[in-house]
Amino acid sequence: MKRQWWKEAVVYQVYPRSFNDSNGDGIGDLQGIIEKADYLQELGVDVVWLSPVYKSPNDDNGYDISDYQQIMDEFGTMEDWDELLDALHDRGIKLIMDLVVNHTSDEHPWFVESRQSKDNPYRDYYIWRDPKPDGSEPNNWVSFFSGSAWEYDDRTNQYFLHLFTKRQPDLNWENTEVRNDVYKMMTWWLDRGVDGFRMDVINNISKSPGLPDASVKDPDSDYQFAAEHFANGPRLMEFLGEMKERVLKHYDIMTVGETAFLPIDSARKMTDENVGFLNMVFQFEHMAVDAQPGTHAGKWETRQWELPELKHIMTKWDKEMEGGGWNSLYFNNHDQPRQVSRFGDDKHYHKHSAKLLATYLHTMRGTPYIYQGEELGMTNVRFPSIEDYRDVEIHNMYKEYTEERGYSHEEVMNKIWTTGRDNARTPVQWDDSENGGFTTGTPWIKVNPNYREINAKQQMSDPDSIFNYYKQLIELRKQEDVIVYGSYELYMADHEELYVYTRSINGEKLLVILNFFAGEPVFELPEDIAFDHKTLLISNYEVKESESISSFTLRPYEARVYKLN
Ligand code: ISL
Ligand code: CA
Repeated sequence: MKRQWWKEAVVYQVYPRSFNDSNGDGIGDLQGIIEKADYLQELGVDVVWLSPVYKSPNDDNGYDISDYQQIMDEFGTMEDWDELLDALHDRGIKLIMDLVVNHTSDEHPWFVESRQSKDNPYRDYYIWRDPKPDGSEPNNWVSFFSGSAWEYDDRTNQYFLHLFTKRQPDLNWENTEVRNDVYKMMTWWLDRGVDGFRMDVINNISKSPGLPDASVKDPDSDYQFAAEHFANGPRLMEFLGEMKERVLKHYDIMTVGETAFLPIDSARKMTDENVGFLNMVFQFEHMAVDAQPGTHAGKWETRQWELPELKHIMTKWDKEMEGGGWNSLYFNNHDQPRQVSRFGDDKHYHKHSAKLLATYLHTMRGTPYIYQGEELGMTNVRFPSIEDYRDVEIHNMYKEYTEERGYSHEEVMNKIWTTGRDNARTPVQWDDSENGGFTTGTPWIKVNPNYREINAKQQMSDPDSIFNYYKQLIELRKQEDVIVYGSYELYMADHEELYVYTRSINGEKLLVILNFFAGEPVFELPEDIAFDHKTLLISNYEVKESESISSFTLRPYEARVYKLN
């Protein structure tokens, strides 16, 4: 396995709207990130992944781009961006940008042109189809954000495809000119100094020829989730191969694909370090351990997750990537609820469970991603009114579930509190002053009221804080090769509370013992793990160095990492 800087790195995701507001308009901005560059350096992260900052009407908070080569007014200017890049580079931190090229905003000049007439030169930049003879949509695909994936445009009496909101029309990657323009734009950013890309829904760019109907997964809906026709399309690898040849291979950068519903063998192929196209992908299988299987809408129908299933999924992905592929490690981002609320216990064991989850993500094989505020153990939020929410997905779903599916307000709010994306999008809690120090104005979305207890200022001065634990974990990764490159072996696969594994390289072994719940299970050292000396590298409770590990009882959410030799 080759050494690579992006395997050794820890990535920190900044969702700029909610990170830090420098000018009091209630919206996070580029100068706000610059103000916190020292904070990022203190934490010790190597790479910042910046969610979209391009010009956008913000139907989907910047994931609807109207100009790829301009900065959104609320966030600042291109000069601010250059300053941010320098501020990070001066501190040894790289910057990767979000590349959103499955779709644009409907305000992008390409789409403005495209919808003018059927013979407009930009018509084929998007995916237009005639209605069915009865006037209905060309096929039965559902949008990720509720309703049909097609929108009728009466200027030309055709429908256009949008897998996301109707203000996010899908680009037509079959068109060579679209691809050329995308590569040109990527080159422009790379020449400006950006260190790589996180590629938004990149596995959706190739669709099944003819755009056939999707199979029925949700009998209660007219529209069906069509992953089988866009998650692993026939030309996907070809397009990425072309992108690699034309753009990626000419730079020393890191690339990570966001690839929900991409089959594991395709993910392996895509990330092969010799003949693949991207360095790593975000797989989504583990994000479904608490969702009802089947439809995408299953994300709103949750179930109790089980540890053996999580172990099975994560181990499968590790094994598949062994010898040339690479994994990303994450439990949350701007689209997912907060990990300590979802997989830990944010009430009774806030600190211990946040540290437990961190220990896991930073000692598995792969590149760990920290989502802003995760390093403080920020939690989900429960706003009482739908008006307090901002996310277009939440609003569309609220409407569909109350108006079409017969759910009550209370039932739908419960779903939003559990799975809604705004859980992750409340402002970062910097201190215990008003609005958590995020803004001096009125924040674009309310701050989580627990900012008085959970905030960066308090945690930076508390040696036992979640923040300082993350610092230690990040530091350990720099000291111990085995954490980055060691092979992974799972023990006690069926144990319902304990997740135990080793990482090994060149006679060095790491033993990781994690109690994922509030019970107190007994750990018995597996017979084939032999050693002369053990050193405790990190733990989230006091542990006596002399304590034998041949058999002991774990405390709630206890995490220990030993080095054995
Ligand atoms: O969060 C989800 C819906 O609940 C995911 O299915 C998400 O839509 C999917 O992972 C794609 O996400 C990315 O593309 C979207 C954007 O809204 C997300 O924020 C982005 O991460 C469209 O650009
Ligand atoms: Ca601002």
